Amino acid sequence: MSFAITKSSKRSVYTCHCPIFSSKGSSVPVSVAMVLVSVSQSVPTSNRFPRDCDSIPKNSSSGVYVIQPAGSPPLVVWCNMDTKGQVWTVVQRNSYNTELEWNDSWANYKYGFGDVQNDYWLGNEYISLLTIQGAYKVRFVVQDASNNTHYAEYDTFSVDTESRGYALRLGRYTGAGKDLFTKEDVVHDNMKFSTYDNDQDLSSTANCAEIYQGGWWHSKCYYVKLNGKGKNVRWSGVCSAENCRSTLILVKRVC
Ligand SMILES: [Ca+2]
Repeated sequence: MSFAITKSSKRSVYTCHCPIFSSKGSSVPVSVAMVLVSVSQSVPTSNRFPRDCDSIPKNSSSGVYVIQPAGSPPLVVWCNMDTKGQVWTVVQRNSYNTELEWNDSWANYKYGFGDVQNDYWLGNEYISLLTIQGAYKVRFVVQDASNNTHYAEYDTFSVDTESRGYALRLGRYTGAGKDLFTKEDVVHDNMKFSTYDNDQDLSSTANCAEIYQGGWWHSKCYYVKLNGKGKNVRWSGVCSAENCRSTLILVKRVC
């Protein structure tokens, strides 16, 4: 299937009604929403874009860029310049009043969804390609109801391939509070990714992603869950239910 947009304008939303054929030959109508964004970045003469946000030109500002991890098609992402001048690749951004449902299928979590200028999930396939091409660290960030920022950082971070369930691999922890990803009885480290239609969690009786309405590295089920709509974003001991205001998952190459 292919299509072309002959007239476009920034921030317009286009809807494509595309027939999808099932194995029985019947078509099922689906709609695909696209948001066009403008990127002020020249196409490299090598036809390869920077492999991550660390590789964009020095002194760049935060914004939308095209990157291309090894083995990946070009990806539109948000590159985040922090207060120390370090550039991070944003693989997840969520806010309390998000327009996204977050209770998405395996296929949608695989290839990503959302709008890089607002809330989005980059996609497990692309997070995996990004983080297995080198050594990366990660910073999980949440903002509570009082606009206090809490974070957990791990000095290594990767997401396995799909054949290994997009499992989460974390290194050593630094942060202000408890290490809730690797040390507690409900761990997230080394868990496979679960969605409502692909239950890979550790609970034999519950489908964690379905119950809590968001794909995540569930075990039985979670202490931290940043993929969810409104009250389904939680960080134990920091914010829960109605008072997690926004989240980020940031990735940075370490060598
Ligand atoms: Ca289960």
